Amino acid sequence: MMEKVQNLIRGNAVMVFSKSYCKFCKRVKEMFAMEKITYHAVELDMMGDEGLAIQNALAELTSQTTVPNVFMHGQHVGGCDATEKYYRDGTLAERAAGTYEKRDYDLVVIGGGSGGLAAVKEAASFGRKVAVCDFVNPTPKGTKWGLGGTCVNVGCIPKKLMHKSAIVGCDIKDSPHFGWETPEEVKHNWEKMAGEVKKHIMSLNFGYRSDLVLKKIKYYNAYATFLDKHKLKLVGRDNKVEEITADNILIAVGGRPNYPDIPGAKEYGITSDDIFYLRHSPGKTLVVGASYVALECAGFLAGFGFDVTVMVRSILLRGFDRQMADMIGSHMETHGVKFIRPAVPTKITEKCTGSPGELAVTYKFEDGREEEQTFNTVMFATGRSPCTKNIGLQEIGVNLNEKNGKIIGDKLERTNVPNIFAIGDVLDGTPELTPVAIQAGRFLARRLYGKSNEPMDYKMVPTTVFTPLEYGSVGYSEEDAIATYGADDIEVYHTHYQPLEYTLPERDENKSYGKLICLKSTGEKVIGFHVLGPNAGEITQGFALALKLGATKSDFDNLVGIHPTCAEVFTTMFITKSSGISVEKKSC
Ligand code: FAD
Ligand code: NA7
Repeated sequence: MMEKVQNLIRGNAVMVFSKSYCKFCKRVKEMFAMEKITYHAVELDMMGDEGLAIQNALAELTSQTTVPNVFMHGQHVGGCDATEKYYRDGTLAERAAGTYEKRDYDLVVIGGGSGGLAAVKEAASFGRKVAVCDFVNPTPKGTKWGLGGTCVNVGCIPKKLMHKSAIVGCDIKDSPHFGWETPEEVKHNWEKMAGEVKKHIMSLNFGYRSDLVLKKIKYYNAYATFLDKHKLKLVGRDNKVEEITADNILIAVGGRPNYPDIPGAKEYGITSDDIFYLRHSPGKTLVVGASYVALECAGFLAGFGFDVTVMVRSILLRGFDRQMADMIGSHMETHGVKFIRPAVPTKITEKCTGSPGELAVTYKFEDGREEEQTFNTVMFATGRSPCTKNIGLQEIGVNLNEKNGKIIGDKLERTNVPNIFAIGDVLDGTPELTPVAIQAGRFLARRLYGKSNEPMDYKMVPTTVFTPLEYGSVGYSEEDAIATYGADDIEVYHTHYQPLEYTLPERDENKSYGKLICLKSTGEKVIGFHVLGPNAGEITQGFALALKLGATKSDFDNLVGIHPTCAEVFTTMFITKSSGISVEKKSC
């Protein structure tokens, strides 16, 4: 019998000893089928005494008494868990074909940003040999930064700190109403603030680097390009070139800001990659673009007292709820931000050098009219492009969305090249947000090297726009809810509210607002949550859980509010939009 068993093992590249009813055996065959691997299986339970004898011989040969018992090219692999390990780490097909060669790393991540660092740390926690490559190409103005990616260096972190600085300014203005004897002229010092922000960012960069050392993760401060689907070329700061190989490669290279194709754009303009590192105050600033990066930056600059203009090509905050976007715009306008719309810049020239200098901006309205204005700083927030060019993706056949250059992945973030994955801003069709990249990175590493099968859930992702009046949302916008379910199935509850902290300084009456979008046919399940007001991000985070768990309007009504807060308005929201009743608060 032993000879028969050994002949089966020698005679078949992939041999499975199985039992027809065994769920682990079925799983092994399923994995082979998914990887298009040809195998030979014998079902021991269908062979009577011979099956029993084979099982005994296998036990003698491998010390394994259970099925499935898998062999590849004469080598014992083991059972379902052992086979699944190769399936998860992407080497099963190569091992079955007998072409597997030991590589330098189990996983190499390209991009040390939010997603990449989360994934590589999670993979390391499973004892895997992993590395991360991160390299920042300086902006046309020469700005560069350390490890951590967009969020830490040129995104969420400096943005929120500067937003906070602007809010502190508002609070100082309000402070006499709360009894503070604040001097009339309180000045903002850009250089001081930018220096403090930079110091904080550098401490985070340092923290990331030491964390990698602590977790035994190899860090390459180098730009990575694919040589083949398992091999990368790394070019370091000193132009030192290295080649490394990995079973799996994760692309988490994020994106960089776009410049419009007009004379003077790159020469004189800056983007969000420069604004946080400006050594001198920006002065009179033009922000081109109308999405959240544009409005957030315009918001904090105006808060510091700069003369700020936003140039809008079409609408504010494309993709967000229209009513909320327009309310944000009108609030910013009443607080001194100017809007030029609908217009695009056509040319920038330098009038005089300096820190800041003077730039002449020519711009064209939709009706063809042209005008010119002088600004000290021109900042483009005209979208971002994924860093997928010139990294060898076309050469190794990774599919990209031709329209936006993003990587196409399946529900498990796997590209069409099975050992290559993509997460974060570079993955097509997913929200460009730090917590999304982090969660996707962690889940992917757990699926590859842990025991999890859980896919990342990209639905009901909450977000906040940190404009002077913050806007938090989760779920459908009113337009999308109507387009998806039809106007007859949608009920919108809404209200204006006055934050208590705005009452003494008599600030921004009827500017704060909340609405719940409900689906009538499902017992008024809340499918959209929108809030405009102070601390909107903090409010939205908690309510997002309620929406994710399927809360209905009556669940909101049954919830007892916390008084006095802004969030409590969502527990007492009884006026529907369809009723036409005014939701404006009257002061007296
Ligand atoms: P990134 O964080 O961009 O990291 C990619 C890294 O890969 C970078 O360090 C890059 O230099 C490096 N890299 C690129 N190519 C290579 C290569 N070939 N070799 C080696 N390294 C390479 N999100 C929020 O959730 N909340 C916010 O408030 C928020 N505010 C934002 C404000 C601004 C101004 C901007 C621009 C973005 C903001 N975002 C915010 C979005 C958030 O920053 C991104 O969604 C997040 O950083 C994406 O993470 P990532 O891992 O995909 O890529
Ligand atoms: P978005 O969300 O892509 O928005 C780009 C904005 O810039 C939008 O208002 C565009 O107007 C406008 N735009 C684009 N090209 C031009 C030109 N050539 N001229 C004038 N205006 C233009 O980009 P953001 O930079 O705000 O943010 C991108 C991501 O970064 C975001 O998802 C976050 O993850 C961080 P349009 O509406 O197309 O008319």
